Amino acid sequence: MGKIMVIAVLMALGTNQALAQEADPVAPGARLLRTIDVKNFGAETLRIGDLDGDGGPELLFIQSIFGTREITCLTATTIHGDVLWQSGTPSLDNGRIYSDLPVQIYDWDHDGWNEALYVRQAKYVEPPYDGTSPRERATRYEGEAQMVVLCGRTGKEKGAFSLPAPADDSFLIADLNGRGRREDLIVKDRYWNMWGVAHDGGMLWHYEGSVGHYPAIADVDDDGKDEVFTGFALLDHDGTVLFQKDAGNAHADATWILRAPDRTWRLLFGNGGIHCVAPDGSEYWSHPLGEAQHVVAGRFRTDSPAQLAVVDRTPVPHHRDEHAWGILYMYDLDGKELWNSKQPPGAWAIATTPVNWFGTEPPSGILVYGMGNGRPAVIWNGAGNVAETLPMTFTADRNDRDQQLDFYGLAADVWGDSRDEVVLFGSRGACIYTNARAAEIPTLYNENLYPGM
Ligand SMILES: [Ca+2]
Ligand SMILES: [Ca+2]
Ligand SMILES: [Ca+2]
Ligand SMILES: [Ca+2]
Repeated sequence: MGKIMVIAVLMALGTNQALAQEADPVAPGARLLRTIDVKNFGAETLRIGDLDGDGGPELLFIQSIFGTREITCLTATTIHGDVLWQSGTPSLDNGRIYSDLPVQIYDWDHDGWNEALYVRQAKYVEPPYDGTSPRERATRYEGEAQMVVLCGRTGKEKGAFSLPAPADDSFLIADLNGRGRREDLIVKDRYWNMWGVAHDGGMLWHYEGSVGHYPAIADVDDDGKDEVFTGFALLDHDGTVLFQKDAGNAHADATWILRAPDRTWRLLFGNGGIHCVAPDGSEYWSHPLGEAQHVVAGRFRTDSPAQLAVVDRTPVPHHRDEHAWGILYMYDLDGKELWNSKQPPGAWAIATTPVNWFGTEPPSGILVYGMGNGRPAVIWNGAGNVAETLPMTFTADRNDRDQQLDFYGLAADVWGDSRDEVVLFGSRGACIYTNARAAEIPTLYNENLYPGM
């Protein structure tokens, strides 16, 4: 008994020493947790979720053929980069991707274990493909698209079911039938069609219109079923058009739904400008911008209930080269501009993601990546300052050219401290940053020790 206690004390001392050494007060707050060797499976598309069933997240790298968006390989790794499984054939040629891809991690069959779902394309028959340029739809398909369900633990196929042939763009998991769980599907093609699909694969509805890149869903009429907001239109859960505006040839680049503190729903979308509308389609406010490419809502400041981070990608129309720049805006819920920041030359394709970086409570930060020319991702705070600079890191075998390639960013708590890490990923590398500062907790006053004697 005494010996065990001595060992325990020694172990505790050792742990404290290690902690003391690590807690360097002048060390930067952002700590590189891991540089992942993506070998030949690196990709500009990544999903994060628990695949092996232990509760902690894994990474899923998704490769595809650039022009056709056909998914060629899924690679599941731990957050340390150890490969759990691979489905398909990895290739250094298939990591570059221009669009989102139809892949999600979700407990599709509700057995307590996540699956990886992806769409296998129907055969594009006409027109003939030139082999290089983006191929976004066919005038004639053969067969149907397939939703493939892979076991999260092994990557083995558990099942598949048919989708409409063109429905091979990104998809969402929604509750369209009101069963209290999101287990139906919203599938779409690139810009023209969208379908509601029941969990059993049955077709619920088809919508033809400007569907945008990725709709937002929420139960905005409180009937337990999700509505679908494409930017130019809001659809009821059964596909009924609740409002629709003339899109012309345009599509919404960005959509977001949030509920304001007064319980009213705010539907945000970006196209030429940034628009905030109500579920009946009436406009709360809007601002004309060059190309509002991103809108994300969050509590980035504590002096108002919610704010919006908006990217104007091309304030000078069609200017997209190394001299072009975007502008990052911060608005409040009433559309009042709180600040804006013109980005450096070359930083026009920037993108934003909310990141719960600073603590377990608001304010959260805004992750911005896509700065161009190999520049680091950054985290902005709600006051309009860059709070963190996060360079993409690579394994030593990647050459200078590799290190200039595009990379993207996601935020997720993969390190279990209730704050988000930042995962940067591209075709030649991936890395994870965490906030190494102590997370603030309230004072634990009136503490008491009662060992039981
Ligand atoms: Ca896991
Ligand atoms: Ca499952
Ligand atoms: Ca509803
Ligand atoms: Ca964390």
